[in-house]
Amino acid sequence: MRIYHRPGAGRPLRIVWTLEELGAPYELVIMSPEESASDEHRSRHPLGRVPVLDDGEGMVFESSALCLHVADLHPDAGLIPAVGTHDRALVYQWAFFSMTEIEPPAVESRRRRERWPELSDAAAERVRGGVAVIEEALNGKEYLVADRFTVADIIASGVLRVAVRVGAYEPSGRTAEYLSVMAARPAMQRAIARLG
Ligand SMILES: N[C@@H](CCC(=O)N[C@@H](CS)C(=O)NCC(=O)O)C(=O)O
Repeated sequence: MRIYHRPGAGRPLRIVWTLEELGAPYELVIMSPEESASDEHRSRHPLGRVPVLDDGEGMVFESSALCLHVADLHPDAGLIPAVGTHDRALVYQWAFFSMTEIEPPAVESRRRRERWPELSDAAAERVRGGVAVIEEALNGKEYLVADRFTVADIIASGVLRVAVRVGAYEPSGRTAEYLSVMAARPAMQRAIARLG
């Protein structure tokens, strides 16, 4: 397993954290800005983005796809419920929900902030709507799926971290608590240390 990362990028944390939770060996390639803009990197990711995973058979991109894939490679680690179960469907649900309903408006709210503050506020409102859904799902529960830590928590909390980082929302209440519990996981700490 080889992960391609660029300093300052927030999304590679998800896959490195997943690998650390699994205790799976991996190599981390930290590219310079020039390397990440090169044709060589575009041959890994057509838009030149990170993270990219080389799983030994080829390249895979899209951070949540990487997390789901490596969790599948270690079914006994318990990070992902069995294929075809309701809990597995819930993992997909939270992965897609976070990646489509929260991350894009969070990034949009950051991009529009200076020149189009009203559009930025509208995007931040959409982020808050998505976060409220996660808050509600966590009401009285520690984790999103099956009362245990799964890759859904890695993806959802990873997206929430990006939303906080770009200033799209201020964590409070249950999501603030959830983010601190996730951040305190030793595997997450190791991932942060590896990424620098
Ligand atoms: N949806 C993609 C987004 C990837 C992405 O935008 N990554 C950022 C770093 S966190 C990037 O490479 N940005 C460089 C660029 O946009 O050129 C994923 O989740 O992997």
